Amino acid sequence: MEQQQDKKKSHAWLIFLVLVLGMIGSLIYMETRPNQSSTPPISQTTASSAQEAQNIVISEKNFNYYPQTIRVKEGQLVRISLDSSVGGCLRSFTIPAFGVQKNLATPQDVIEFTPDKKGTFKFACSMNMGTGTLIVE
Ligand SMILES: [Cu+2]
Repeated sequence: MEQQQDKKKSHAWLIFLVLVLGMIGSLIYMETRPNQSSTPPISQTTASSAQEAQNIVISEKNFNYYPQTIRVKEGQLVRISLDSSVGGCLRSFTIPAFGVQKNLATPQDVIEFTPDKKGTFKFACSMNMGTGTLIVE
């Protein structure tokens, strides 16, 4: 009887040990695993509740900007980027009416400005070869 109880006791200890080792093991696994939740996907928009940015991605079609017309809202931050289809001097982007001029070397580069007047304006490459229309409403 006593021997059987001892056997039971040691069995319980073994199960306990396995459980503890398993917990430690999974803790180490979770610690060393790259934390995926801390790195948001690149496509995610970073819009704050205070002021939502108007994100615009422009492509190139027929050696010119596409879309040809961009519509934005007055007084709200505009963020423009050029995707990988845009090449050459078209990557040098200007909106003269808003004093915007920047070479967007990569698709990750952005131009940010807040339109402070309504109307129809021109955007163009710095050499004025590619052009388009910016409508501020
Ligand atoms: Cu050009």
